[in-house]
Amino acid sequence: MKLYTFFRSSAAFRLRIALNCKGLVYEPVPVSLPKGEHKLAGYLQLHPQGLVPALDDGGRILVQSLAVMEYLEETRPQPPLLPADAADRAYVRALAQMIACEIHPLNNLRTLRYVKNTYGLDEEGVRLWYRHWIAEGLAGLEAFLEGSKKYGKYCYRDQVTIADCCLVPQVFNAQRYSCDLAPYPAIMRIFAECMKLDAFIDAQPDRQPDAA
Ligand SMILES: N[C@@H](CCC(=O)N[C@@H](CS)C(=O)NCC(=O)O)C(=O)O
Repeated sequence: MKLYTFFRSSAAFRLRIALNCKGLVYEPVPVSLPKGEHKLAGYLQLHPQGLVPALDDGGRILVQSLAVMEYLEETRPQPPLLPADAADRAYVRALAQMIACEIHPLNNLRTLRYVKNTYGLDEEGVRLWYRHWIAEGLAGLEAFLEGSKKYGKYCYRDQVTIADCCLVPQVFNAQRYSCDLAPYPAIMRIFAECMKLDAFIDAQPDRQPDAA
């Protein structure tokens, strides 16, 4: 397997965690976002949206991190990253989507560049935008976790799931932008538990070959 990845990309970070959790060995192929390598013709052939990550599984090209994690779950079911019960799976997918569909799109590179350039925001203005959507998104996530009574060490009891694969990179991102994370104790407890596991430790940005 080859993973087209960028060390700081949280969507790629999700897949690095999922691959590690399943014990799948992959070759990382760095795609630099600051250098615009994701918009070069060669990469656009793999991923016409020009986004990172993409996974090459023996010639099958897979894109969109949530879809790729589901693909891995179907093709390499052990160890599972989804619960056995259908309602619990829906809960885990809901958490993953709250992060990947609600929070992350508002804070990724192209969105930040657009609001900066179109509305003339300075660095502080961009930070305000970023922190606003993090605060709103994580508050909803925290309330959902608390209300569910389903979280334990991880988002779903004591089983690592795709929800944790999404949560940890989002917290890394929030820390990078110096967001106040004190109002989210459940999220931060889960984050701390995940970061005790090698699958998460090895997937973190500064451990990637392209981080240097
Ligand atoms: N929904 C996509 C998101 C992919 C995405 O936005 N990736 C970011 C990096 S985390 C990217 O490639 N950004 C490039 C850009 O915004 O120009 C997924 O989950 O794979």
